[in-house]
Amino acid sequence: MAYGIDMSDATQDPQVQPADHSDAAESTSPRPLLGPHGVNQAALTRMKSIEGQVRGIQKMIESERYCMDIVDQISAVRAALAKVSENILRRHIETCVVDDLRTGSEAEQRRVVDELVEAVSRRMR
Ligand SMILES: [Cu+2]
Repeated sequence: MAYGIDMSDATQDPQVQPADHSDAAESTSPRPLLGPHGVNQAALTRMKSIEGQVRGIQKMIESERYCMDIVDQISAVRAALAKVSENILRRHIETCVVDDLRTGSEAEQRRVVDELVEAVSRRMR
């Protein structure tokens, strides 16, 4: 059931707006709590679906289903979570990162690149 969900991503999201950081340039925090984009509906929909999958796994455990079937369902949830991460990361790069590289200060540009490099290298360890 993990594979029937809508695969649309942020590139089709009409709510994605370019950022305007003109009044936030002097902020000392790395990023305002609210990003430059609207609610990520695709990610939200996926997380709700994953929530249903997790509840299904709980029921499988309660009803003592075959262990390997449970393990397979856990793998499906992991794959679904990875897909949500990818969606959020893509959207972040397309909006926050592009905006910071275009209009951010040198320090903001460095920060956003460092953050991405750190995220990628974490996955390579
Ligand atoms: Cu972002």
